[in-house]
Amino acid sequence: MCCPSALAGRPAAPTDRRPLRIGIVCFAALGGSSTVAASLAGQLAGAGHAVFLLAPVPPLRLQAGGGVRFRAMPGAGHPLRPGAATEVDALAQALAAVVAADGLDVLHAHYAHPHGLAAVRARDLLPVGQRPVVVTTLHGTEVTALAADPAMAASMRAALLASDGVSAVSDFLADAARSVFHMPRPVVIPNAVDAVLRAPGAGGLPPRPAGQRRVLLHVSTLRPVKRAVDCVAILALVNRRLPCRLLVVGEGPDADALRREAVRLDVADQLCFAGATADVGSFLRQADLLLLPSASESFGMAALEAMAAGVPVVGSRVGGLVEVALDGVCARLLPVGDVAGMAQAACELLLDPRLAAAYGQAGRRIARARYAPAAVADAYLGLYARALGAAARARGLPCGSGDHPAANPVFTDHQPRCHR
Ligand code: GMT
Repeated sequence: MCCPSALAGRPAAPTDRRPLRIGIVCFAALGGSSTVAASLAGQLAGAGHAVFLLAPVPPLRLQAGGGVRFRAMPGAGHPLRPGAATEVDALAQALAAVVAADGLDVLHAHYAHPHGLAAVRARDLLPVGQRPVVVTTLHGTEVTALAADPAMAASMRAALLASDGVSAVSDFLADAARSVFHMPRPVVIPNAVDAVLRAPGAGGLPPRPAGQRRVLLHVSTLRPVKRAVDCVAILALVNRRLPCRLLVVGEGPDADALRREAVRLDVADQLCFAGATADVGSFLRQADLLLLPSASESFGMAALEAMAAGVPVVGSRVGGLVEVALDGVCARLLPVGDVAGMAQAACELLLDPRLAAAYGQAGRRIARARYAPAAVADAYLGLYARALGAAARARGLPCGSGDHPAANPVFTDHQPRCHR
């Protein structure tokens, strides 16, 4: 088993550390997976690799001037709406053209659907000598929601087994993938946090004078799975004991439901929307607490960013969030939907500044120690190197098909083996 803290002790990657040509395929929309992909791209470019970000538009968090080259791809859905087969085919064609033109060694797909599917198809469209290895990273709802559709599950399973390497962002997600897709357990490589640790703090709210209302922050894509409406119920309960307001960063389908709930609970004046922003750090620095009452989280990037900024987290005890935001250390995690419990936990932290400071400091320590961008990028480089090594061996060894790099896909931290 690999947990985030194990990254530091991970065996060194194969010694072949020549600069690679890496294509990173991701969604451009808001959301943790595009943040993760953009940050990884910048880290790899900073380490001397030629990195190409392949998405419909540059992700909000892609830093200008970081040496990452952007290539516009046709869209093939987003986490809210899986792409149609024709869209996935169009993306595969476009990816194959970029791989050929830019001479990519690695195609790293973030999300099994549509990017893992399209990347595998792109590889197989190319002549043997031009094929990159395909590494697919699982992020969440493709396993926990999309795979409920049997046809979708079958196509994702095929793409994962045909990938040259597969990773998941938490132990929870790796276990879920193994059982949902009946596949070997993916390598666990956690997400990294950097933006908030480094952000200089441009923009955002003005500093909060002493005595001003406390700020409860919620950062998400406002999808139903985030249960952002629960944040309004928590706001109303906490506000009875001490004046506070709820600041919502992000955009999404539940925005109107939040407004309606705020009117219903008579806290509309205490609800404030900041919209989508690349500078979450400036809002985190104004926040007293982060609320993340999600129904499901394979990881919880918003919680990790809060931890990195020293902000305690109150959220739900679900999925991979329990691995990241440690309950009783830097977070208070309650059952999904327990808004009274979450409001009580929020009040305890807001009314006890020493407890809140201790949680904040613990969060910062954990974020720095376990989720450092360089260590995470190194773990991906190790996965790329093992996939490249396995693909090369597959071309030369009898266990491989000889023309298909994924004859020895890398799923575990151990030496890849022939499994078909
Ligand atoms: O699948 C989604 O819900 C969207 C996705 C995203 O693009 O942000 O979120 C998932 O990936 C993030 C990055 O790895 C994780 O932090 C989120 O926990 C995960 N979302 C869910 O599991 C609901």
